[in-house]
Amino acid sequence: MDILIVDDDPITRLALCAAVEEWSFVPLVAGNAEDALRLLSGDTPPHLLIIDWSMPGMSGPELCKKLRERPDGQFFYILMLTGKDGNDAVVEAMESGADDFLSKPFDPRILKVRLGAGSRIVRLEQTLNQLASRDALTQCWNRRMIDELMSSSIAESNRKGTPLTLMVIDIDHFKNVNDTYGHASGDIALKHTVDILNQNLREYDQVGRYGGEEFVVLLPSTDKSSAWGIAERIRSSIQYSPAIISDAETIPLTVSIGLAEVRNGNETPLSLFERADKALYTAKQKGRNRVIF
Ligand code: GH3
Ligand code: MG
Ligand code: MG
Ligand code: MG
Repeated sequence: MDILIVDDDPITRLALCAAVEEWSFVPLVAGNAEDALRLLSGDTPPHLLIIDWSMPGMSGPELCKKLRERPDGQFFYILMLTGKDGNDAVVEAMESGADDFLSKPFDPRILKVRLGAGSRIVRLEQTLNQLASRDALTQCWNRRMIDELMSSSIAESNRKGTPLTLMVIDIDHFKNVNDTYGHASGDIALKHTVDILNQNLREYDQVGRYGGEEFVVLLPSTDKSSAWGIAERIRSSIQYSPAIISDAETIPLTVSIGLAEVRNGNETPLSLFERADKALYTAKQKGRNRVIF
C-alpha cells in the first residue's frame, strides 16, 4: 500500500521512508503541505498519510482540514506524527481531521502497529467503495454511480463547452437467451457484452449497467456523429463475436443502441437519458441490431 509522508525535516523523511519500506509500504514524500496537496490531487492518490504538525507554510492540522473538505470525498487515513505532545495537542489534531496521533520521538514498533490499523481501515473503505459503485456481475459502474457520472459529465460538458454523448445499449431478445441457454449462460453473455464494450471504448468513457440487460456509456468530448461510429463498431463486434459458453456452445448476440447528445445548459440526466432511450425504442421497432440517433 502507498503511504505519503509529509514532513519538512529531511532526516525524519528519510528515516520514515526506510522504516515504512521495511514494513512493505511504498513511500511517497512531500516536504510541505502544499506539495502534499499537489501529490494528492490526482484520481488515485495514496490513502494512508503520515503528517507532521509544524511545517513552514501550511501546518499539519490545516492540511488535515483541507483534505476533509475535498468535494470529491476521497478517503484519507491520517496519522499525525509530531514533536508536540499532551492531551491538548491530541484533541486539536483529531478535531482538525487526523485519525490518529503519535508524538516524536516514537517507538518504531508503535508506529508499525498504528500504520497496520490504519491500512486495515483504508482497505475496508476501498471494499465499501467498490461495493457501492460497481455492478457485482460485470464489474462496470452500477446504476447509482452512472447516475452520478451523468450529472458530473453534463456539468463538465457545459463548463468546458465540449460535446457529450450518451449511448443506451439493450441486448436483443435476451429473454430468449435465458430461456434457451439458462440463466447462468445469460450471465456469461452479460459479462461478455461488457468485455466487448470495454475493448471498444477509451479509458475516459464510462460504462454502466443501468438495468438487467441494459447498459449505458458516457462518451465525453464526443459528438453524436463520432459516437455513431463507435456505436456501430460495438454493434458489429457483438454481432460477430458470440459469447463462448464452452468448447461446444456459443451464444449469438445482437444489441440495439440509442444515442443522444447534450444539447444545451438545460440538459439533465433524465432529459438526456429519455432521448437516448427513445432512440433505442426506435431501433427496436425498426428490427433491432442497429444504432439510432
Ligand atoms: P428486447 O429485444 O425487446 O430487448 O427483448 P428482451 O427479451 O431482451 O427484453 P425483456 O426486457 O423482455 O427481457 C430482458 C430479460 O433480461 C429478462 C430477464 O430475465 C433478463 N435478465 C435481467 N437481468 C438479468 C441477469 O442479471 N442475468 C440474466 N441471466 N438475465 C437477466
Ligand atoms: Mg516539522
Ligand atoms: Mg433486451
Ligand atoms: Mg431491456
